[in-house]
Amino acid sequence: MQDNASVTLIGVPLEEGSGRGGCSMGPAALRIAGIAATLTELGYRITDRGDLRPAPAEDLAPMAGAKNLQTVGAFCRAIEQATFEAAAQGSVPVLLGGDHSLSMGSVSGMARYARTLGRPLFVLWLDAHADFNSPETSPSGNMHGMPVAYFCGQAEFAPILDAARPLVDTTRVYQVGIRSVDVEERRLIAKHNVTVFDMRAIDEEGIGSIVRRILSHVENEDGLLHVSLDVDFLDPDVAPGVGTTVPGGATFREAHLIMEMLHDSKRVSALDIVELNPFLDDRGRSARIMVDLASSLFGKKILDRPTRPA
Ligand code: 6HN
Ligand code: MN
Ligand code: MN
Ligand code: MN
Repeated sequence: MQDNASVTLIGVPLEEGSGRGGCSMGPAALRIAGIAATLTELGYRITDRGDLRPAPAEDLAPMAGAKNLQTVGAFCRAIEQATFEAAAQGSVPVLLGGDHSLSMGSVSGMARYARTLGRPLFVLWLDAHADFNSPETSPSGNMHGMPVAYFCGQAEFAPILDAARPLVDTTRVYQVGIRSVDVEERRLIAKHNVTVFDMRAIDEEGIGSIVRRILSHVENEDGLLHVSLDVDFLDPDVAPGVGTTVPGGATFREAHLIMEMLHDSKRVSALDIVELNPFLDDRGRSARIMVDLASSLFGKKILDRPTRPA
């Protein structure tokens, strides 16, 4: 994003995609942890749209493989519209989640916006999970495991969004930090050429080199970049406030370095902060870390000088 741009906070108190309670308190926890004040201090104009609270979409017939489809579907529609509107007004949408099914809406909204510019949308998926299930492949039926397949047009649902909506090309999705993939997902992400930098890749290559490679692809196509940050991307020792912890996650500094490099790139057009479950958190620690990471993404620096002195 540009320095001194405007940011639109969109609260998404959604937990019905996750199969357990708690994520609906995520937006409140992120606000209490100071998301607005922190970004204001960095010089952004903040608009807080409050929390979306759509009525369930009764036109969607319940589906066995997609739990709470009417609730998740209604949120997805409202999020798609709110995200598109914020971006079209020249603002950077920041989705305060809420479980990861919200990205079905936010990424679709950004795909619509990117199309108005005639530019491609890239997605950086920071997560322990690939979230590439469909109602047919999901072992849980929880829709937070399906958003990537959905916005790439690879998950069949009842008509939540227009079937003719702009989709994200699977080759423009970069998944980083992955360490828990279901059997069918493994096959699908290979079949569709999703680029995965799993934890082993981070350990072997280093996160700095990986982020540079991803950004060079975005720059080569003059793309917009949507960043989707799942709390479980981080190691559970760093951020325990999430329902789907997987050991062996990213460190505090690996996560901050990604954010710092993303800020320098000026390519980030939208951010999802998802899966924060304050009920499982340790005295607000994970909420504060997510706000810290957002502040690095929006330009907070350790010192007011180049990182590597000449
Ligand atoms: N998330 N792959 C598992 C499932 O139920 O589909 C876990 C999904 C986790 C989703 O962390 O956003
Ligand atoms: Mn996820
Ligand atoms: Mn996850
Ligand atoms: Mn590591």
